Amino acid sequence: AISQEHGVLVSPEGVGASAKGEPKVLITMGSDSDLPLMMKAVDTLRYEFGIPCLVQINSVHRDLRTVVQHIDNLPDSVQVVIACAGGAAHLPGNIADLRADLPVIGVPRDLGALKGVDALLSMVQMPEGAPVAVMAIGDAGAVNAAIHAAKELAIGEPAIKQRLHAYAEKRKQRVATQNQTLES
Ligand code: RP5
Repeated sequence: AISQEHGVLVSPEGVGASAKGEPKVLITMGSDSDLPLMMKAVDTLRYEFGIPCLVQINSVHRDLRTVVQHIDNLPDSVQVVIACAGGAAHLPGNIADLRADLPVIGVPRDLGALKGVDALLSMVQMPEGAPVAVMAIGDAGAVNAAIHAAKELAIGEPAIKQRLHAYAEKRKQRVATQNQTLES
């Protein structure tokens, strides 16, 4: 569902059927091998909250100069960044420094000998001044990053706030259904 254009990955319609418009969130990652994980964030933003996002590969250890160029030139509509990486995961911290004006949410990928603990620690141990809001390693982290981004955007957008309430309601309903199943 994603096509490549000038080194920048975007969904075919730009943003997805339920989320047309200027991208509000940048979802970025160190490699396209991170994409299956980050599609969980793309889909959560798109289908649960109707929030358009821009998806971009940015490798700080293969092509740092392009990362700086991409991050310096994000569309003005982007208000939150979600950044995923595995291993010695510098990408979210680098973006937090490059963009003093944007909150950065980090998603550590479960990868390699240390299974994401290395990525988690390199994101969470940012020195003072360049904060990264770090989520859990792996799938839960990717989905939670999208929810957290939606919560940040909801501060100025009642429509997103409503969708957050609807999402919470669905989660409650799940517990009710589980209890009904036990009782029957
Ligand atoms: C990181 O290195 C990427 O974010 C990815 O998680 C990891 C491995 O990348 P590939 O070798 O699969 O391209 O920069």
